[in-house]
Amino acid sequence: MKRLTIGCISLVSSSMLLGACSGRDAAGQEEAAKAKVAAAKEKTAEKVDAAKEELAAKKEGFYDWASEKTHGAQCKVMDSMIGKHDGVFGPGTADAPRWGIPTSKPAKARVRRSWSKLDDAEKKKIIDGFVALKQVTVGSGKPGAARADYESICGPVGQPAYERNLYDYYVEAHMNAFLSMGTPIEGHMQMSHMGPQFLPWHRYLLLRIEADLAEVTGDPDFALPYWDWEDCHADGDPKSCAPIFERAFLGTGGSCDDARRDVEGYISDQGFRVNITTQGNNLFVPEAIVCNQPRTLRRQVGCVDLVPGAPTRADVDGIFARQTYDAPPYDHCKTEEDASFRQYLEGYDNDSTVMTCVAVGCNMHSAGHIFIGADMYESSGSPNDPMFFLHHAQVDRLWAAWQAANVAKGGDAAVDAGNPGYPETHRGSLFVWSEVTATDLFDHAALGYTYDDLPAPK
Ligand SMILES: [Cu+2]
Repeated sequence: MKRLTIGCISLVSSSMLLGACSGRDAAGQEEAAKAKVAAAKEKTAEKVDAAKEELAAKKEGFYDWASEKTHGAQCKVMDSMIGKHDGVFGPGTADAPRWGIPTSKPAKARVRRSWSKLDDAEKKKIIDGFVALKQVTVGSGKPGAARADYESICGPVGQPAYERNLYDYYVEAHMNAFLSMGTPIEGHMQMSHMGPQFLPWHRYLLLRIEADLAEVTGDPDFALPYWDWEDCHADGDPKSCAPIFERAFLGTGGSCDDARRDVEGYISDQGFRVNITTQGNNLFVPEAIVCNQPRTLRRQVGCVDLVPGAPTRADVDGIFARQTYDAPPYDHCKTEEDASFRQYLEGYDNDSTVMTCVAVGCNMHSAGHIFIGADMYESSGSPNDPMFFLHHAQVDRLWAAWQAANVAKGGDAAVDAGNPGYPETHRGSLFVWSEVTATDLFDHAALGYTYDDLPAPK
């Protein structure tokens, strides 16, 4: 973009110079006219070059987003960045162990409860579970180690290997979903974000890690907790969300100061480290992956002005005003969030003209990611923060609540386990886990879990 600006300035000054010269020579009017035409031609050529350069820059993925002003234009920029390479290999795309939907329900349904309703021992057990997953490395010989024998992204993107483990499997699966968005290996019909499969894909990811956690904690009834966003508003200080970011358990909310954003407290003290990250919020660029530079988890809770806090009760109540699961064209930009439940819950807003909000969304699910900040805000690597799983359990809970409300209404609302308007085109296999289809995930109770409490329409 800078080069373009310099080009324009030099063009303007040379035509001014031409004008001044022609004024001094009265007999040279014809010359001046010719020069004017030449200058106009030159200007047109410059404009064509500039447009070409702009297009090339978009194709390269280094476009200056901030210079784009409107929602539609920004959407085009986003679209031009998706699906720019052949996709990267990662967990589940090669010989990684497959799983599938459990063939029979567990004896007792797992009950997912709100984090803030757990007692101290239960909270510690969950943190210990996340830490333990990191220790289930390929060579550890621990139960579940075989599932950590996945094909890491790090090799294909030219990064050093790290010790693969059952926690980072999920970080990699999620990273791969972003990196492969719209590429041949993650076609548009099975995109795990910005489309209808957003909810089923994350429901399956939670189901898997929940079973892994049940194994490492030795508790067959282990259930993931959820982060009830309302807890952040309960104490009147939505910016800090003290009920969640406790030093004694999930750790602190970091700091708005980049130098002090390391999470302090129990989780870090237990040795929880991040192994695979992205440089900046570079969603679709394999070159942005950084491997094997272990570091402490980072947060910057409440530091981004675009998101004043976690979503509110009113935001949550808004799900019940959406009658249809998803609406054409089933994307993140042109789909209308006033009609599409999925679009609304994922967090996009068609009226937004702020590039960040057009790109990643600033409401609901997306607001939660931005609100926690740092690792949670680095969208593709966001499962690096265990808060990811609590946050997505909340998103999943709201999906379950919306489904239950639709089933209660009966009639057309109750079709597809309360998912009216789920498009026929997006019912197939999930990205990475091709053995599972989106429709397999519709009925959460059939998957063996439930929630302690579901919001209902007033
Ligand atoms: Cu995600």
